[in-house]
Amino acid sequence: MTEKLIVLGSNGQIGTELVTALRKLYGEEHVVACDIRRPDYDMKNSGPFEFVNVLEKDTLNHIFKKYKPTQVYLLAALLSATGEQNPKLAWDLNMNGLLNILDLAIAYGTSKVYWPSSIAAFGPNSPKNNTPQFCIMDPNTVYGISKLAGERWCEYYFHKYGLDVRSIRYPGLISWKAAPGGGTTDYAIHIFHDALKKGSYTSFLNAETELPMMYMDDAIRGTIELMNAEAHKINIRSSYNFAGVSFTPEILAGEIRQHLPEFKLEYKEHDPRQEIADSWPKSIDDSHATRDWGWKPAYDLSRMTVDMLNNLKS
Ligand code: AKB
Repeated sequence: MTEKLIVLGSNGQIGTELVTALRKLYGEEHVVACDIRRPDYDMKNSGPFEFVNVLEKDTLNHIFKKYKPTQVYLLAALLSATGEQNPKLAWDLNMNGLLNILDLAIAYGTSKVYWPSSIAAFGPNSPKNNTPQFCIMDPNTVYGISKLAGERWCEYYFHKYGLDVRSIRYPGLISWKAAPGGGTTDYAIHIFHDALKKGSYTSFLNAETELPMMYMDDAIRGTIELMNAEAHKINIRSSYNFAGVSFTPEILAGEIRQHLPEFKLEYKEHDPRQEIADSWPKSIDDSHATRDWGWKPAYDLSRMTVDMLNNLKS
């Protein structure tokens, strides 16, 4: 059967790179990019694009009817920091967007659905180091609450309706192609831009804030590997822990100084994102992903830093 893929939220930080990777794999015309915003020139000219708001059921219905997707990737969401500025909108978009897609996937016989969760689904009482797949989860941001609830819905649709829905708990994702979308981990992208442009950066997280992070190339590869794994290997239908590399702003600055020795890092006095970061894990145990579908990251801190600096320079 010919695959037809729909990516909702295609213009964001993940979507931009996922659409490119999926188009290489499945053919440009088989991957439909969808977003509420106009796409950039490259994405528009490399395959089909549709304006879609995941809260508009009629538009979604029309898109499912038109393309009859075999796979759907739902990336449209409000992240942790922007979610706190507009909690009701974050809940509506993150929750009802997901439920709309799960229902349509069943109605139109979509074979597989991908939906990302996040380390934000953990909370202040979750173990901080090597956070296990199964533990106390008491998120205290609306984004985290929507991710934890979304995980439960995904598992529910799998058991109740047999929907093949797969998910990963993304850590902070570091990339250079598209801007990050209002998260707590965004400092780890801004720091590279400012290091090259200004030679200095003021971090909104403090020096010792260790968080799980991952280079986008690993995240895209892992997402596609999960989606292409045989269904019987996917033992977790809520969302998989997924780890790359953990570091603090100070450690990242030290790595950047290997290439830009004059780089200066300063710290903001107070920022609301600090509290969010303090409620999240420092590092993640992703042994279930390794065991079930062979997950292994390829980028450590030094390889990621070299790649970020080289790409941003050019
Ligand atoms: C955020 O910071 O909100 C996101 C995430 C970890 O899910 N990058």
